[in-house]
Parts: sequence; C-alpha cells; structure tokens
Amino acid sequence: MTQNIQLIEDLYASMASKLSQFKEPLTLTEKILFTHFDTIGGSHKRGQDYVDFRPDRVAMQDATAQMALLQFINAGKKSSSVPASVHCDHLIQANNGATTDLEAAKVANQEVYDFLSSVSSKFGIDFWSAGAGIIHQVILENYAFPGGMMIGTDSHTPNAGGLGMVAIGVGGADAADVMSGLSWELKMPKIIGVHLTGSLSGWCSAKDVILKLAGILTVKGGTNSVVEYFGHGASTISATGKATICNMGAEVGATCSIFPYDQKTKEYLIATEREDVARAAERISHYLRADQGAIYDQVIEINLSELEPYINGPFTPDAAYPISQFADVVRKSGYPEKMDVGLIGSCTNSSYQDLARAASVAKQAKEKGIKVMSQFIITPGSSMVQQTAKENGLFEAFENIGGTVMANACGACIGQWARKGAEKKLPNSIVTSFNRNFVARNDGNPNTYAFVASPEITTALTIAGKITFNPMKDSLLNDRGELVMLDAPRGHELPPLGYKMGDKGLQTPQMNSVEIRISPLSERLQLLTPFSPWDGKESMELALLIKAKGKCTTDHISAAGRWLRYRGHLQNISQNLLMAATNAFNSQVDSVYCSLTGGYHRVAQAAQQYRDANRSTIIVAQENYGEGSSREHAAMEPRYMGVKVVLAQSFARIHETNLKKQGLLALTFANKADYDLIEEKDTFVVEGLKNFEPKLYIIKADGHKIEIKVNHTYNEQQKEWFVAGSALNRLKESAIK
Ligand code: MIC
Ligand code: SF4
Repeated sequence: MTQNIQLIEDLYASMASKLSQFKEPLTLTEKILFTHFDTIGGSHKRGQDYVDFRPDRVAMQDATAQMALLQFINAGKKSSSVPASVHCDHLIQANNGATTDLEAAKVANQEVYDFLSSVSSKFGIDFWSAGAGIIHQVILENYAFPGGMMIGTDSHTPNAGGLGMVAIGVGGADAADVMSGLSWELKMPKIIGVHLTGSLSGWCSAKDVILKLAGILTVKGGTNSVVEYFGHGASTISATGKATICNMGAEVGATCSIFPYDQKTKEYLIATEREDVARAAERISHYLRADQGAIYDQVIEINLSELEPYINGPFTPDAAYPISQFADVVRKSGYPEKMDVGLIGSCTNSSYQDLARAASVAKQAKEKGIKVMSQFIITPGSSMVQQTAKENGLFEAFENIGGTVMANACGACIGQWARKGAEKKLPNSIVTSFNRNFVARNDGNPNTYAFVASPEITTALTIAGKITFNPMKDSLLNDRGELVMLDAPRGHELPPLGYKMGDKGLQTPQMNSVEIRISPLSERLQLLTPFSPWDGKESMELALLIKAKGKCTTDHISAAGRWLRYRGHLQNISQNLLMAATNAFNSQVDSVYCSLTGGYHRVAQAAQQYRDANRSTIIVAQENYGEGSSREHAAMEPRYMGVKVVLAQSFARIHETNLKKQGLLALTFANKADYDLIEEKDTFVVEGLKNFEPKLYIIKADGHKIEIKVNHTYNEQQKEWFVAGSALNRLKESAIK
C-alpha cells in the first residue's frame, strides 16, 4: 500500500477546526490552502501576501530530482521530513519500441538511476524505477488524494488537481527545503473560477476544455492564480479527464488547477484500490468543494455541450483554433498541410479512457478499409495503464494500423525522440496529444510545426494524413473507392474488468546508512559547490550577455533532448545556456556579441569569457521569461556562468522563484517600452544594493547614462537569499547558528 491513510485521516480531522474560523463562503482552493497554513492568523490577501505552507508530499522526476537531491544531501538531514517519491521517466529514449528502449535506457542511465535509487532508499523516499511510468500518472494512480497539498519538481504536477489536490510545480531547491522540514512559501494566489455547464459528447473530450481555455487565458493569463473548476459540468467529466485539464493548466501559467470531489473521484479511487481514501473523503466531502457564494477573482463560462474539438499551435500552446476554423488558418498561414507523425499519450493524455477512445478510432481504419497515411506513436503513462490497455486489446488496435507503442515514459514529449531525418531540419507538421509545443521541443528540428489536440482527434488526423482533416465533416476514400466517414470515438472511463495491477515498479526505501559517492570523473553527476555570497558592495557593473527577443521559455534557456543527460552536472549542462534564444540584434540563435573579443560567440562561450575575466553579466528579455518547465537549471546555469541580473518585461512564476533561490536578481521593467532602449554595446550599473532598492542604469557606448526604472518582488526572506548567494547557503547559515 503506497498511500498512508492515517496521514489523510489526520488531515481530514483537522480540516473542521481549521476552517471553522473562516466565516465567509470559501472556494475549494482556499479550504485546502488554509488547512495547510504553517501558522494560522497571518494576513493572506490574494495576489499580495506571501504565506508559509506545510505540503503533505513532495514528488520528483529523474531529470529534476538529481539537482533536488544534490541540494537535499547538502542540507545534512537523516531522512525526508514528508513522504516523497522519485520517478524515472524523462531519461528514456523513444526509438524502436517499449522493450528495447527500456533496456537501452537502463544501460545508458545506470549511473544516474543508481544514484537516485540509493539516495531515495537512504532518505526514506519511494523510488519508481524506469518503466514504472510518468511521474504525474503514477502520482494520480497511487498518491494523489482530495484535499491534499503537494509540491513537485515538474511544472505538470497540477495533474493531481484532477483528484482534488492542490499540487504545485516548483524548482528542486523548494523540494529540498520541504524535505528538510521547512515550510514552503507561496504568494497567496488569485482564484480564477471556471464554471462548467452541459456535458461533453461526440468528438469532444476533456482536452478540448483546456485547449479552449489556453486560447482565452493565453500562456501568462493564469500567472499567480489557481484555476478552480465548478458547476454541474465538472461532475460529468471523468477523474482522468479532469487530470488532463489540470495538467495542461501549466500552459496558462497557473499555479495549479483543481476540481471538486465528486462521484467520479470516488469511482477512480476505488478502481485504483483506494477505497479507504474514498470512504474518508466521502465523510468530509463538503470540505472538498466550494461553498455557495464563494468569491472568484474572475469567472469564465464554458458550456461543454457547445464545445468543439480544438487544435492548438504551432510553437505555442495558446494559439487555439476550433477544428471548424483550423483548415483555413493552416492554408492562410502556409503551415505544412501534410501530417508526418501523430503522437498520443504522455503525462497529459494517457488514461485508459484516452487510449480506449483513440483505439475506437484506430479500429475503424481497418474495419472501413482506410489506408493510414501518417506514422503513429503511442506513449502510455504508466505500467498500470499499459498492462490494462494491452490486456483489453487497445494496443492491438494501434499496432494494426502501424502504430508503435513506446515505453511508459516522457519520450518524444521531451525531445527524447530518435526521429529519423530530423537533423535535415525540413519543414513538416506533427500533431501530439501532449501539452506543450515549443519550437524544436520534440525532435530538435526548429522547422517541425507541432500542434496539440486530443488523442482521438490526433488519431483521426493520423489516419487522414492531413492536419486540415475534420472528422466531423470530412470523408476519406477507402480501398473499395467509397467515401467513408469516421464515427465519433467511444471508450469506457475505467476498464470494465478493472485495472491490471501487476508489478508497478516501486522500490520501497530501506533507510540504510550507505554513503552516497559521486565519482569526480563522472560526466553526468557533480556535487554542488555553493555559489559565492553577495560581495556587500552598493553597486555592480554588468556586461550584456544577451538581449533575447520573443518567446524565451525554459526550453530556450536550458534545452532538454540530448542535454537531459547532464541534468546532474551543472558544469556540463551549462554549455547549453540560452542556446535556443533569439538574439534581438541579429535575430540569430546562439550567436551573441562579446565585448571582450569584439566578435560573436555561442551564448555559453561568451558567458564563460566574461566570467573568466571577472565581469558579471545581465540577461535582458521580454514577456513571460522562463515560461514552461520547473527546471532550475535555467536559473542555476546563468548563475554558474556569472550572470547576476535578469531583466525582463515579465516572468513566469516558477522561474522567477528559481532565480531568486539561486541568488540572482530578477528585475522587471517598470516601463516595458524601455526594453527598446537597450543596444548591443551597452553596459549596465545596478545601484542601491545595500538597502535592496535596485536602481538600474544603462551606460551607452559614448559613456552617457540613462536610468531604467525597475521593479522587483523580493520579500524579506528572499532578500536574504540574495545576500547569502542562494537559498541553500541561507539554509546552511541558519542551521549553523
Ligand atoms: C517539461 O515538460 O518541460 C518537463 C521536462 O517535464 C519539465 C521538467 C524538466 O525540465 O525536467 C517541466 O515541465 O517542469
Ligand atoms: Fe514528461 Fe512531457 Fe509530461 Fe513533461 S510534459 S512530465 S516531459 S510527459
């Protein structure tokens, strides 16, 4: 039994007394957050006050767990203070198919897997080995529970909101803090209500709710907000469908998303052998939904009965188009109409229901004699779903139309896709049922136009071989020369004969005293050397490393794909610094001016030259800098390479915190248009550091000085991180006192 029912019972028992002090009607989000306050009684104004919380759990995946655990080891604790788990999912390549790929991954990543498994075992952390599944699916199936609070070192941690949990993506340093017994700080979020009415039917699925919402809110509309769903429509969506919606809420920048407890939650808990949790939740179910009259900062209405399937993309998940308009958009924009590959699955969309509905579409190709035109790749989310889907003949349906079932892992979603020919960089279109589609993310080819849709729409488009196909109105020619249409998908929410619960791939901790050793020769793991503290000087001078133009996500700052290999080795991974960001002055990628040589270099090279010459640097960027992933490498690498300040028009939440935690100065333009004042040969001075009231000046090539008004959001504790050089340094200082 992976779930600790006693902890859940205790939490539920405390809810009544904790919430009795609040007289006004509460949202579900507030009920859960208030129950997890570290101390009750402080001010907690939404969008304004920082509040300390006590999360129930911590989750980590292999690509981020390495840094999280390297930091945790430095904290000097005997065991994790809260239940925690590590999941091996990101490092597995999608190449030939599940069996061979998994074997290859075990060999290629042995050093990292051994490190993660021995650290987990020693510190009391559950370890899910390679092949067990993708973090968010495994969490949903085993640990998520209504009313709980969890942080996870992955931006799609909010997936667990499908079961009514406040689950928030964070950087590894936050995970290390909570495992070390510290509280966890968050600015009290605003709460966006989404009122769902009607019910889904035909080709529409839960995915279309979030694809539509991404279009409404855009990639930054949810920043510092929780998206809370309510209304009768919510209770018509399966638990796994709800998880899909919460998962992809990361793409609107939301802190997390959440659904109330209902009959579907109960059914899913029972189906995954957690009847005791369902029973306990049932007893306090009025605490697991919003009160009548609860106040939301904004309410968005979505009528599920009127919803259309959506297709979003390319290059950003918020370019949202109802399928009826999509063909026009494709033709007008000149996107490649031919679809090369359809990919379904991932942490977002690989539930039994998703696979069953997609399989019902796939089966029709064979039954109706339609030739399948695109390549088809299926990535199951967990070993439980994979075994169940296999047993129920779903994989057979995919394989019959030429589909390849990959390992239960992130695979192509995170660029671990050995896609043949991608290096030629030819323009082409793919459709995935994943969650994000940033440039070059899946196959490293910047000319791959990646679109996001539901698994059932992706499957239909795969059969047709065209992204402009609309299964609701277009027909296809079969092998008898007849025009036929695909029927709307069908599939059970839960497997009719139950989930197959074979070996799930969990290693329970031994709490032994083995010494954790890392070879100094390793190219994949490296112990961390603390960053140096602030030098105490009132001002600092900075050279311009890059003025980035346009979207600059964490995939642009610290690319994944082949770089995932170095996630435990700061020095090696820093070589990918900002390699996908566009230089505003020459519109090129990975080519920036360095005043030391007067020439153009790779960003990592320029940074290294400045650092070696003892020159600190600044990064300048536009809106929502650091959007996307929780990977703190995107903050640690610049820090390691001598960057002191990041000045952006705005930041994504997790990344802004990651920058602060690593001792950087994250500033925003008070006047966004000042971005245009910055020229290639400018240098910078920041003053006012002693009182932490930073004033920033540009020094022009002719020597004259212009002040740029800047803002920051550092609170008292975060200022201490800057002074100490990082949050971890600060933690160690206070442990010594
Ligand atoms: C992603 O989807 O981008 C990732 C890879 O899962 C990241 C985590 C990482 O970079 O390791 C995320 O979403 O946080
Ligand atoms: Fe893995 Fe992709 Fe999910 Fe990130 S979004 S956890 S890479 S499957």
